[in-house]
Amino acid sequence: SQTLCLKVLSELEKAGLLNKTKIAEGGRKLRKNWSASWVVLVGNSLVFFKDPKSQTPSSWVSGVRPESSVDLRGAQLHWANDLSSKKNVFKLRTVTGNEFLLQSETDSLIKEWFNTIQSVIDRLVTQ
Ligand code: I3S
Repeated sequence: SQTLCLKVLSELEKAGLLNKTKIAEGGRKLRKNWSASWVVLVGNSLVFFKDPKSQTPSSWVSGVRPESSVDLRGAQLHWANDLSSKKNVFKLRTVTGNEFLLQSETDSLIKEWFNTIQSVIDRLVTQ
């Protein structure tokens, strides 16, 4: 609806393409499976969509739905270059024990993402 659309726009902090892999679900370790993901930071959530470039016209409609979404309240963010051979990797851990690695080849871009997500996490502590 138009109201929802305006709410999303007003709470939009950041959006862009990052490499992503989930490495734990509810504290249980998962096998890495890196893929490009369209990441949207809106309100208290980090929302993941399939990389639009990887989509065919027939999957455009299904691509509108997020693949998954992360509640940032109580989440923890750490640089994690020890957890991957890739550069510029950080780990996001949710209160529910889900862990994601996010990565970009571009140093400035990954620093911006780290700082913006951290500022949302910090803001939620005092809210
Ligand atoms: O931490 P790991 O196990 O070295 O992660 C690598 C593997 O997940 C590998 O997949 P398989 O071993 O399942 O085929 C991935 O292709 C690599 O990308 C993973 O390592 P990096 O260092 O890229 O996070």
